[in-house]
Amino acid sequence: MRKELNLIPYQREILPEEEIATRCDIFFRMMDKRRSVRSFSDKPIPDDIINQLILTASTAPSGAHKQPWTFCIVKDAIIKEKIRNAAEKEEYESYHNRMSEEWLEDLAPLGTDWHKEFLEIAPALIVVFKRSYEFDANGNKRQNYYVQESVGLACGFLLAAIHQAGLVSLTHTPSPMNFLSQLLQRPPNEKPFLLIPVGYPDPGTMVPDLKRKSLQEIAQWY
Ligand code: IYR
Repeated sequence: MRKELNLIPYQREILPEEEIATRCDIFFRMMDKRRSVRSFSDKPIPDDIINQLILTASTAPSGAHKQPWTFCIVKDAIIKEKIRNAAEKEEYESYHNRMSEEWLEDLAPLGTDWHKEFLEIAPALIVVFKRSYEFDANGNKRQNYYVQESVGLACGFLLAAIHQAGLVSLTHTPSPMNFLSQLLQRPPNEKPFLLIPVGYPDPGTMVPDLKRKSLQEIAQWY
């Protein structure tokens, strides 16, 4: 026989349509101000705030509700320095020998290069790991599902939470980034997914003048 489902009422107020429209507009205009920032102030952010941001990230949906993510928060100056050095080593190699001409051309408007001083300056680095499996109480492997999608969603929620708090972040993917597993001594079921410096923008921060695609370009109605 099928096991009884453990259900609870879905408790959320249904809003009038005008209120829905207003909220959509306010949220869009707030989110549309989000930018990837590469120059951080070294002003610290309280641990409680980082914990709250991570709790929000972990409200994301995930395959079979496995929540296949670990968020490592790095504030320690020595570990940040090690991460910067390892990232710059890989990035130097990428910019000089691994990335195609086309790729470098596509990146040119962003003004990026192999230097990653923000990895030491930002008050915290959130290193997100994806967990492809778990160990159960008997030490047997238990599969996670849609890990890439799930962790991507959690990172999206995290970036939105950081932005709405008035803080800034960068989705950084030094490649390859297995050095993060070693430096942070992560277990074999975890692989690095994203490196997200978080903090306040450096005063006078400039960002590239990028335009977002229009609705016509991104939406197709049927
Ligand atoms: N990881 C490199 C290169 C880079 C790649 C992409 I795709 C970007 O959108 C930005 C940068 C770096 O961080 O510089």
